[in-house]
Amino acid sequence: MSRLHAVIFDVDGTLAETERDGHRVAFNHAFERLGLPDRWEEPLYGELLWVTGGTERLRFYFERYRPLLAAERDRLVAELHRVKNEAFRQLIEGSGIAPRPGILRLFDELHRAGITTAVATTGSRAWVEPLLEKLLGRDRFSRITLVITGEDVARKKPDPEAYRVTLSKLAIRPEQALAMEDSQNGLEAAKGAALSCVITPSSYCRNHDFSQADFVVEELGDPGLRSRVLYNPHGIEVGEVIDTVTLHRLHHRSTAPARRP
Ligand code: XBP
Ligand code: MG
Repeated sequence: MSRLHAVIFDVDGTLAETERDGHRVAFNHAFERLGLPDRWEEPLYGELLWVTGGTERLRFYFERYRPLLAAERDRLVAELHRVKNEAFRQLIEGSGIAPRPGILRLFDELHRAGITTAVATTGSRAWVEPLLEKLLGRDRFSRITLVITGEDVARKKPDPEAYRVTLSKLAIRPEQALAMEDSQNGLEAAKGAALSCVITPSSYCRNHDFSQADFVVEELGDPGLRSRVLYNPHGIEVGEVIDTVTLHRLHHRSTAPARRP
């Protein structure tokens, strides 16, 4: 039985609710800055979120809703995404994007327990690192061992490459780690890398298919803020909050060899 060496965190939707009032607002700012009439309202953005990666999402949008000549589209996508990421960086600085309940507590607990923390996201490094520092604070951010972003992979989630690259760079096997995700794409990527996966559904992803998850809970919770367990296929015992004890129990159960019939 392998020990739990590392917990690998997704960013958008997992560490914080960054999509509806963050990235979506930044994309609309970019459309406006470039004098374009397009705006991504909340329902449409929820559909577009199935395409991971900002440039891929823009390209899908134009192909589906506003066909352009390929050269013009690609030039526009690149410029829009540059402006969007700059707008998102500024939004991070000024906004009230806060970590989801239990994130700061769990990072501190993992550090005290000597468990490595890493990040695997399809987002752009240009904003990922400022966001991590803003959300977690300088000390917790400095304790993250590895940050894998969209630039470090050829194929974004739901492809498992981001998790495979993370495991490889940490020099650990999948059974020595857990993934923390918020979406079906993220779950598929984690399971594709043979990782056990905890889901805290983000607001856009509550109706996603999490049947392959090892544990689904509304929030990680904090003292006095008990979280509702939504799916517990390994039947682990759960306290008031999701803590390192819970993660150790889940890791033990989810990596145990299948019981012989
Ligand atoms: C979420 C994404 C990202 C963001 C936008 O990534 O799919 O594309 O929506 O960021 P994750 P970029 O859940 O893996 O953190 O525009 O930088 O891609
Ligand atoms: Mg996510």
